[in-house]
Amino acid sequence: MALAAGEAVAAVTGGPSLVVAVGDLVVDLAPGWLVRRTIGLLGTSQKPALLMGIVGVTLLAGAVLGRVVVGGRRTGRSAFMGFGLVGAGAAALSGAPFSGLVAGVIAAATGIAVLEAALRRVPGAGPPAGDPTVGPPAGVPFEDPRVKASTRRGFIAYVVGMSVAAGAVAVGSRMLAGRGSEDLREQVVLPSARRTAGDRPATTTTTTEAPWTPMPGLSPWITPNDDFYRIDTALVVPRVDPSTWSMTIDGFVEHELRFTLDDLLGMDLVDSAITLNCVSNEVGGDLVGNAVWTGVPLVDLLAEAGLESGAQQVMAWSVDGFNAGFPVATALDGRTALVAVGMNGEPLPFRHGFPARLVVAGLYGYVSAVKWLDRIQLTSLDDDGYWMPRGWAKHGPIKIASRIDVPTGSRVLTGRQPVAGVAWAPVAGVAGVEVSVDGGPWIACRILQDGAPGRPGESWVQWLHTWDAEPGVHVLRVRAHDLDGRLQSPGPKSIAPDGAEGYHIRRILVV
Ligand SMILES: Nc1nc2c(c(=O)[nH]1)N[C@H]1C(S)=C(S)[C@@H](COP(=O)(O)O)O[C@H]1N2
Ligand SMILES: [Mo]
Repeated sequence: MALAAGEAVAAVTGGPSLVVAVGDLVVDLAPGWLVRRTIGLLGTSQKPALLMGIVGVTLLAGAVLGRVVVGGRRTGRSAFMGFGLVGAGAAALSGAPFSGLVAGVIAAATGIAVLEAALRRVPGAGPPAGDPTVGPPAGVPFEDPRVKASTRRGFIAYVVGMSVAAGAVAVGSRMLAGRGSEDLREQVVLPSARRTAGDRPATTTTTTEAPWTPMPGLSPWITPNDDFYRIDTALVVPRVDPSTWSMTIDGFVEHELRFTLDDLLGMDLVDSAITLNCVSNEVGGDLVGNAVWTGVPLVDLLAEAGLESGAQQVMAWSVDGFNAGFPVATALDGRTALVAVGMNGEPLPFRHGFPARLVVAGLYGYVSAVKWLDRIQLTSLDDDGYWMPRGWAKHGPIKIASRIDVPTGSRVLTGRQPVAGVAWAPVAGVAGVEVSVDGGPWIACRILQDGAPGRPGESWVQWLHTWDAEPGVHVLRVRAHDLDGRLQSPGPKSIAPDGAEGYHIRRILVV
């Protein structure tokens, strides 16, 4: 009931959930190696797992407390006050000291009241038998006038009723807290007048002679928003109100600037397909996607702010305190870097940073792609982003990589069939993809890049090889090289500290 009361207060005040606040604290305090290990262990389901773990540990502590207080020597009040304090403290650290305090106090008071009411219903409870000052003599059933009516059945009914009520209040509160947030996003309409990023018109780079037939299992060139991977430290997706949101540009700038969402939507917006890649993507993994982003070129905003000589790093901050930085020189080297407000023709989904985020071609997300953008600060190179003290590299250029999507399973039928996938090498662009069967020669594949807006090198390509599969077990390998003449690294190298290396290998049984 105490946990549920905390959720109810959060829903009413719009403040943080105490459970989530404690979870955020755990995430931020967790050592880098632990975060990496649990990401590997649980994938992105680590967030619900953490929150359920916090609820589970709290309930367990409650059960232990129940055993302790039923003897009558302790009241349990201080335990609940401590519980409220931890929640309120965590909420204060996540930036909501007042609503957190209210939630903590009400949660603790609820817990104390419910516990004391429960104790009055414990049949035969009271001071421990044998205590001459208050209790009955040993062996004589204790009779407290208040508990006369209590029976085992009455106690169980109370406990079950309270548990059901707690569940209902908690679920109802979470639903109430999430209400109407879809409307926030529906207020936003992307202007239709947009131009294409890049000096080159959108082109189709292809060595495909025959029409390219999309095959089941091959990643589409544009990743639909609903299928786009999500990685961030936020336990609950921030739901920013676009009507009150604004972002600032400050630090080593001549003019500090502030932009509302309408300001950004009224600027010269560009569309650009850019492949976004997580540094935690394993060889062959799916923490990578390609989308058409709509946004304001970062260079335009930096030019308006005017860079001072100390400005060496673009350090971006999110509304929830995450930050990531990359060199100013990278932002100005001609690649596409956007303060994006749209993704595949829609306002950004909440999960992907609504109302505005950064997307920088050729940089891993952890050094650049700050979602729920709050502030762009121009700093020296000495300032570090969120992941550096946790063991990740200061600089995060995306590595050349390729992935086999087809065949989808590990067993195929004998005969001619497609082997296909995606490859990326931003910002230079993929020049070629090769496949090798059973360690044999590298065979050039056909590559296809769609004619979407943007600089071609900043997006991945699809590739296709036609394989004449003979019965037996075979090993397929893929590698790519870029237009600067660099070959994908054979590795193997793990994801930390600056991204995995190695060729994606698939063992296939041909029957
Ligand atoms: N606010 C915020 N932005 C963030 C992160 C984060 O933890 N918080 N993670 C970054 C990382 S590590 C990656 S890979 C990308 C992922 O973006 P996506 O979830 O839209 O795919 O977001 C980046 N932006
Ligand atoms: Mo990432």
